[in-house]
Amino acid sequence: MGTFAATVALVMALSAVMTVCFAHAASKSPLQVGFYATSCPTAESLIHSATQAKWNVDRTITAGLLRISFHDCFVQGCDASNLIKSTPTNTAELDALPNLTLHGMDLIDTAKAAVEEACPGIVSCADIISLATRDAVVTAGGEYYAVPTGRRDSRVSLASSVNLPGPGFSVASAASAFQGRGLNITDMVTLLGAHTTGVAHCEFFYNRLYNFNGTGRSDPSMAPSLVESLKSVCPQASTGLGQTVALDQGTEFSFDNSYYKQLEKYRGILQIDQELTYDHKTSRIVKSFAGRGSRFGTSFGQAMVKMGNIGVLTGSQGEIRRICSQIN
Ligand code: HEM
Ligand SMILES: *[C@@H]1O[C@H](CO)[C@@H](O)[C@H](O)[C@H]1NC(C)=O
Ligand SMILES: *[C@@H]1O[C@H](CO)[C@@H](O)[C@H](O)[C@H]1NC(C)=O
Ligand SMILES: CC(=O)N[C@H]1CO[C@H](CO)[C@@H](O)[C@@H]1O
Repeated sequence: MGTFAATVALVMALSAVMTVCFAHAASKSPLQVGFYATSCPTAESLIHSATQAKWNVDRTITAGLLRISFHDCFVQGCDASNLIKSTPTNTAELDALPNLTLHGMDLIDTAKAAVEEACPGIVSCADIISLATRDAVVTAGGEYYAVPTGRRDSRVSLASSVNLPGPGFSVASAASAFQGRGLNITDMVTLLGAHTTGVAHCEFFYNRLYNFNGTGRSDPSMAPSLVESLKSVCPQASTGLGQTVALDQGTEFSFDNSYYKQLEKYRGILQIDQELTYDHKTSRIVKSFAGRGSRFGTSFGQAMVKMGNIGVLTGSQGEIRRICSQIN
């Protein structure tokens, strides 16, 4: 079989597997707001307090949690599978390349310890991720949204299942990765608004500065002043993950629509970010989120709830992990 035919076959097999594995986010949710109202009435407030306390000393927690949520939900569904540490007999998701820079798990552990003390064995790690992420978004200035709960935790985590879109993906191929999880292109542009906070390591946008698409030049779609300032943070000779820069060059720590405003000024950091202003399907959405009367705040919460439905375990599926980093 030729390389092309092999690739086509592989892609088809992967999409078939994805269709079977992922309960589509759009279909009716088995989750409900206030799932712990009687079984653990203090759960949401304990998680909120832990998140607030963490944010007071470390404002990067919002970004850490958002990225944990994304990686959790996109790999095998929102089941906290990406919190599990590898064992001698299993290489877990955390040991797959894209995880390298995940952070914020310490807060999940703190919040888990608090809810375990109040109500042992009731609240899942997957729900703690979703609730703490919402709380951190609100603390950073984002709009409140109610988080449906009732997820259970997986008993499986495999590095080999990690298949996330990359920063150099075209809008079309990223959109198809989202489509495979039941999220449409509007949801994708909205969720990428999470890049209004947090950082990227030089490695992920280096080619845009020095050798865009094999041209030996910088990406013509990046503002020249930004190219210059990023070059000084990420010198050509550097190797490895290197330094970091803010994904939102406007307001790094506040959860607002500044990311889209920066894209309109050709100041997006990752290629996928800036491409949103070039694709005709997405440029309209960027413009409206960047503009006056932006509905980004409300739309983001709705899109997070939709993402939070991907492939959830409920009822007697999976387990309620006692410690988030290991299977019971
Ligand atoms: C096409 C989809 C996406 C791609 C290709 C992508 C890619 C990336 C890359 C390469 C980084 C830099 C990581 C590093 O240097 O450590 C990053 C950071 C981040 N991503 Fe995304 N991302 C995508 C979608 C999302 C979504 C849907 C969310 C959340 C809803 C999200 C939230 C974040 C956050 C908050 C950070 C900053 C993390 C930190 O500061 O620790 N991303 N993303
Ligand atoms: C995407 O999904 C959202 C929410 O489920 C819906 O409101 C919107 O109309 C959809 N957009 C497209 C382009 O299908
Ligand atoms: C990259 O280069 C190829 C041809 O060398 C071209 O077809 C493609 O459109 C370029 N991509 C971008 C994003 O400029
Ligand atoms: C946060 C975390 O646990 N990261 C792990 C990701 O995978 C590498 C190995 O590829 C581990 O060394 C990291 O500890």
